[in-house]
Amino acid sequence: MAILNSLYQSEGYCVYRNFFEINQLQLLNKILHCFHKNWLAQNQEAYKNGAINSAYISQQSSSPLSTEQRTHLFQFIAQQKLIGLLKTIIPEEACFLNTQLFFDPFQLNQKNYWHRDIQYTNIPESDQFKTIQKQQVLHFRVPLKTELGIELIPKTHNCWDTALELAVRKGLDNHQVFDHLPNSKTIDLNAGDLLVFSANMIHRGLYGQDRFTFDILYCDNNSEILKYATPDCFPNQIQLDQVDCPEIFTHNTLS
Ligand SMILES: O=C(O)CCC(=O)C(=O)O
Repeated sequence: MAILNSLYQSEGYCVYRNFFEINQLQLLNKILHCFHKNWLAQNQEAYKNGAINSAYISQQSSSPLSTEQRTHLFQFIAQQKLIGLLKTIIPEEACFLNTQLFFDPFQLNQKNYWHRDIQYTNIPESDQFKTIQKQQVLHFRVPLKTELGIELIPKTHNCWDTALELAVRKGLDNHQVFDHLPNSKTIDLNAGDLLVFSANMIHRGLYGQDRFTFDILYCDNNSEILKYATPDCFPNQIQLDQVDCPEIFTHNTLS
């Protein structure tokens, strides 16, 4: 645990090989495929227009999942093994934020894009560095099969872009958002591995191999982040009673 914390603090990410037994992922895999099949049927246009992920996997309304399946999702998200790690990074009042499911684009030659998650908020760019120093948003990536993984720039959770990184990330001055960036690290992943990385850092997904990967987002108890959480994606009291660490769903101030 201490190893995760110090590596994460200095590099912005940490990978745990064989964190899960494959049989611990079987039911999750089945549930996510059920969600994905329904998502594809409902979102053909978005998929054909380049979508590479869905979100709100645990939401109640219009869900293709049964109550038991949603309960299993909550049990997975709030299991002691994951939350123990999370608490080495956010010791106090770590919260659940959302889930995402990443897959390959419809057009296999679609290019990926460098980004920091914060660039998709309405926080002015001039305030974004100050903001990421004050707030933690973490991706816990759980691949369900072998994938090329994520490419990230270590340490950028703690420092702002170089001129080149900014130009590439924003596609300025004849740069493209998918151009090569120096000092990057590629983390390929297998089923059973866990990758923890900061949403604040510069990163991009690597498409291919028909990837199918589940990201759980956790954050600190900060209303500026938690305004993006959706109450419909949270467990009810009966479900809270069935998870290891219910507090990750209840620290926040959502009504
Ligand atoms: O895997 C991907 O395509 C991108 C992942 C990502 O950018 C993210 O999790 O924020």
